[in-house]
Amino acid sequence: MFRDPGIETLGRADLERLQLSRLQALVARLHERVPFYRERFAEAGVTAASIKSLADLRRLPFTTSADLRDTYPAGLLAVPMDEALRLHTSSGTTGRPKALFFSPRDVDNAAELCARSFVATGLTARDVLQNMMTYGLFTGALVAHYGAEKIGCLVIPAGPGNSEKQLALMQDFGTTAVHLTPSFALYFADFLDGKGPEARKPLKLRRAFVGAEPYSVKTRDKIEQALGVEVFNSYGLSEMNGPGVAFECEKRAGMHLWEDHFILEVIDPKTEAPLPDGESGELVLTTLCREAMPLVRYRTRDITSVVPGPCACRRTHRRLARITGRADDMLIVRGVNVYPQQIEHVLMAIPQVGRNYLILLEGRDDMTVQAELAHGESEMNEEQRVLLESEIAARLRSEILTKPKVKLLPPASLPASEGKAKRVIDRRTL
Ligand code: DLL
Repeated sequence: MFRDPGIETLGRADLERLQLSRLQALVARLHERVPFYRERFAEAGVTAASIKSLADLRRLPFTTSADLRDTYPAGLLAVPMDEALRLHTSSGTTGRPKALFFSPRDVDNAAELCARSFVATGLTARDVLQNMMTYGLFTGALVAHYGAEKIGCLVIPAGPGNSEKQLALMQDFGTTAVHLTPSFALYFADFLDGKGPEARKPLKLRRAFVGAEPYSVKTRDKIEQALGVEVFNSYGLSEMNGPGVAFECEKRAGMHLWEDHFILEVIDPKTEAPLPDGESGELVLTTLCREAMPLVRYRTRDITSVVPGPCACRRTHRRLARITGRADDMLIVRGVNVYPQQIEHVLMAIPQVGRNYLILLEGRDDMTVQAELAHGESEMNEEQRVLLESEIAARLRSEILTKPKVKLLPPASLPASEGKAKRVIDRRTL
């Protein structure tokens, strides 16, 4: 069952003392058990004894996703294979997947952090959680499932897709909370719209835990309005257990990163210099409690910042700002750096635009943004559509500094996504 809530309000000095002792133990264990790290530590000239303060973390080498792929399948395992209890793989978009092993304690800790996160949003044993993430190798569903069970919620392992069935489950079992990706949330919202207001009436939904991919504030607002819920941002990655790494509390003012389990750094991705609170850079995480596959200074590629100052909820664990994208997601179009998130932000602020869009890069360097019209806008005539397309193109131009072509499509004409959406298709022949 859910334990030790006192850890969330532990004073900063105690929290840092705990981090330091866990870090020292980690370096000693990796040195003893994982040849990959033994070599890396030797190259960097560090031993467990050289970690005297948290600032010494910076003397340790980074670990990258390429390291995980190069050592696939089990090169970073720190326990004998027969002590591993569970395997997940990451939904790598390119190349070999990453294999992530969990010891019995890792499985329990991962669930514990999810339980802690859910409780921080106000979830209790009386809630009914419909888990609409994909069950399987992806951490998103299983880890959260066990987390909610720890609290004593009734958990419905619905998985994604099949909106009719989802709605029936919600109506029949009084679902109060859902856990899903923003792209499926938008899709499901569209489905509900199509059903009319009667379908919503019997619903008891109050909370949606939304994560596993970046989404803008505007998208969050659309989800809240369409589902009649409060959305809580949920951040995690398979390399660090999956969901439950950082989560918004009931104040919804940034995501508390559970610092008794992870050390966070935000660095300039190019110079690797540490950045002060409030400045955006790449998130780097070190696991403090993982047994089967601990990682040191893992380059997440996720772009975020630390929210300065304390949270009104009194938890002492620092908060991450909304992830604005991945360092890998950055597109260079006609020499300009563009993040898909910037495009989403503009599109979702336009009421006539629906909830699905696609960025196409073709030819030498041509960008077309395809966006579905909102329900109710399908009657728009040709002239109005062309006018709106050019207005959107102009708004995009001022956000991303290059002018794409904009093509508005009828509702539900782009491929729907249940898990993580593919928003960019790059067929350039540069
Ligand atoms: O997506 C774990 C997860 C499941 C988190 C369910 C939250 C909810 P991976 O498949 O390994 O694991 O993908 C991790 O997804 O590095 C981010 O780029 C992105 N991501 C996850 N949560 C968020 C979020 C899971 N709230 C990668 N906002 C991460 C933005 C997110 N991006």
